[in-house]
Amino acid sequence: MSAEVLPVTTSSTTLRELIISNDLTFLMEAHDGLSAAIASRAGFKALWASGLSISSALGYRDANEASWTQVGDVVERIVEATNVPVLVDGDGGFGNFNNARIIARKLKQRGASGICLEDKGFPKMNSFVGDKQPLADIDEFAGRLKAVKDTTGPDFVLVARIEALIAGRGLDEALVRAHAYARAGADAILIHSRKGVPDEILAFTKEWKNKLPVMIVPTKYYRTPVADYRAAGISTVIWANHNMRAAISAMRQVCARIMQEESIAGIEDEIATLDELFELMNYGELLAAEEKYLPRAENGKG
Ligand code: SPV
Ligand code: MG
Repeated sequence: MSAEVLPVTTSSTTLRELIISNDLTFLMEAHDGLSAAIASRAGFKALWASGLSISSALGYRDANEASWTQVGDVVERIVEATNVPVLVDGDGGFGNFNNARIIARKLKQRGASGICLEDKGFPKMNSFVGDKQPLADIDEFAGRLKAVKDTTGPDFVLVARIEALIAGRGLDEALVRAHAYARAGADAILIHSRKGVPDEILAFTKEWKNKLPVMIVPTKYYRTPVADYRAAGISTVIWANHNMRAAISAMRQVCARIMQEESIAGIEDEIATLDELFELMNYGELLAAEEKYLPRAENGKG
């Protein structure tokens, strides 16, 4: 593993500007302050606070087992660990319009730049698990979107996520839903698919004609080159769970090695150094602050 420490990425570009810009935008998954710091230093201009990854890091399943306040606490750590905008995966909003607007308001207060709501009920199930993916009624979900928009105002980005293709309901239903959610005040549409090729996503973008910017999550159709998304006029690609999955591989490997070797000597050169960690978490700032604020006797210089 590389010991290189990357510079901090700061961004004054808002999430809205990124989503409406003509450039393809990439959102990298973060599930805690550390993964957020790493992603923003790698150069990502915005982050995806993934429900799947946050749940997994907390030891929960992505089925609304983690409470909305637990997710909010993690989001606060993600926001504070970075200088780039954060789009939060708000699942279905944890209930009806009222739950959704309360959560959106709290996320905004905690520094998030937007929320993505999916048209499923509570509790939801991860889109790739099982074959039962009941969809929310269109009007009821539109009410959730309207309530969020009315509560959070124009700056906070509201993404409406359509699960019609995940539920096997087809392109026509996906388009009907997209139009309804646009009328309800969504700023962008996230169209999700569980297929290994992007055919149904590209069929959607062809018909939708960018009435609102389109976001995608190519977790299953990962082989598709991003040039295809640029050609289709897609606004934003979300790499939705790859920090969390990378952490699983790395931790598994290191646990197996230490178990087997009964020693940490063999893996020392393969894992991040403590200095790297201290730099990522900006311990230098704390040492400088001690110089400035602690009485001399207490900072060891008395
Ligand atoms: C997430 O990252 O939590 C998502 C994407 O919502 S997915 O896992 O594909 O549903
Ligand atoms: Mg999710």
